[in-house]
Amino acid sequence: MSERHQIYLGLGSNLGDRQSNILQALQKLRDQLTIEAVSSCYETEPVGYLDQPPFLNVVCGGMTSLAPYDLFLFIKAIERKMGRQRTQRYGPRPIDIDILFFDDLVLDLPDLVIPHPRLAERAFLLVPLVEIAPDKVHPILKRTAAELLQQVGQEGVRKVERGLKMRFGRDIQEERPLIPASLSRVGITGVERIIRIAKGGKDNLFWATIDLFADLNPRQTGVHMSRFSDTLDEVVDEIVSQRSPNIESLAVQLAQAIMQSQQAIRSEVRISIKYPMEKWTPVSAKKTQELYTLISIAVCTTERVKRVVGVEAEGMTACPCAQEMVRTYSQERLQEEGFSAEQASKVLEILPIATHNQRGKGTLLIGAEQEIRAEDLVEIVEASMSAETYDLLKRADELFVVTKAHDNPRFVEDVVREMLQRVVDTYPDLPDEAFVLAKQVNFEGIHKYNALAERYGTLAEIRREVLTGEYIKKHTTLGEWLES
Ligand code: PH2
Ligand code: MG
Ligand code: MG
Repeated sequence: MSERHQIYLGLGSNLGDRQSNILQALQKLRDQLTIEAVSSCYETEPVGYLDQPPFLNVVCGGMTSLAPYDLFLFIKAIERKMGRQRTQRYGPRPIDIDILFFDDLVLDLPDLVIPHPRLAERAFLLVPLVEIAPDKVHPILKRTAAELLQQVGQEGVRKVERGLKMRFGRDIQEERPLIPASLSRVGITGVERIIRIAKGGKDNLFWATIDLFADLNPRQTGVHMSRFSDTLDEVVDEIVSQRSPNIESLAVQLAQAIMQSQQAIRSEVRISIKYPMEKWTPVSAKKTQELYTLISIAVCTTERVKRVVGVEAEGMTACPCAQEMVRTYSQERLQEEGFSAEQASKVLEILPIATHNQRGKGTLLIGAEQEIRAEDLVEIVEASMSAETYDLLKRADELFVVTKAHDNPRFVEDVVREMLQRVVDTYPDLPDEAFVLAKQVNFEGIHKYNALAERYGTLAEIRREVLTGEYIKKHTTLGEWLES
């Protein structure tokens, strides 16, 4: 991230709807500023040129990555967009935004002087400034804002009760709730962003759906929802600028940033994207693009970060049970027609046996510090079903997929167990503490309901069963693993 600067701005308006001018200006400033504090609104006697309407003045403090002169140009553009004309100096205006401080910078350019050159004389700036930053030291005068205000006094400056402050200043979120219960997760879900992921050595843009959560302590009413999106923007921007990210690191960075911005003791981020992979159809070798869902979860506590990577992939299954019934029935029918038992068995060994089949969706999640390739997970999920499916299928491919599925009949349970076996075989180097979740949902072809099977646990639990057959009753859940 580029360097962040602490800035204070004075806002004034004495034309039009002054309050909404100030609100609108604050809103526009948020494009480049993280506004951290806004003073109450003050009605002030005009200073300098006296024959003009009274002003409303506000001071805000915040952070920006802009350089001083870029901030100045950004502010001038806002003033212009909000209808500010070039009129007389100190005259009436719908909005005036002045840079009061920029870190402890001292700058003297023909059109930009920092700190604000008349700050020390102006009660209409000092009163609101003291409200939000009484101890801010003037880098030239070496006095705090509060000390400077003492020298000028508060004359001509009157707080507007129930004014802007009511609308945005009072931080209800920080107040104590009536019922002092802490909350496990509070956040925003379904945040959509285009993110940049490095894939195969080059950058790719992905449409991501992101859920973000923090815990909430019993003394605080609410989380800072808008800060959630500030944080998201910041971290997404940072990652985009690094140009070498993956969604796991994005999730981790977001979770860490939420810890900071929310003063949380736990944060959680879930990201999912649609991920294209180039495939070739199995017989005609046509190139096709297949889409998979890539998932990442990061949970951050004050002690550690845990992360999970996973995929969702579709495929098809053929039902072994129905196939067995059809086989028995066919054997009987052939014998009724005069074939011997041996001949009938031989025929049934050659012919594909009908059964009902369905699309299924497999999910495989791995929790580990080691890098896990999404492509490998997709392969495991697809190989665990009766057959993979394709968007594009020529007739020869269709025959291949259908016969493959009927040669590999599988229940949902079989699919999950296949995934477990393949995970154990594919990742002999993953530590015992790694986490695995394998799940299969079949959209049944002959029922109106879906069938589901799932297994979760640490790799230790799963390895032991798969390799020894010993029944391990402890199945560590995703939740337990993320918290451990
Ligand atoms: N701004 C000026 C000139 N005079 N007087 C008040 N009370 N408030 C202002 O913001 C103000 C002013 C020039 O920017
Ligand atoms: Mg001014
Ligand atoms: Mg100005």
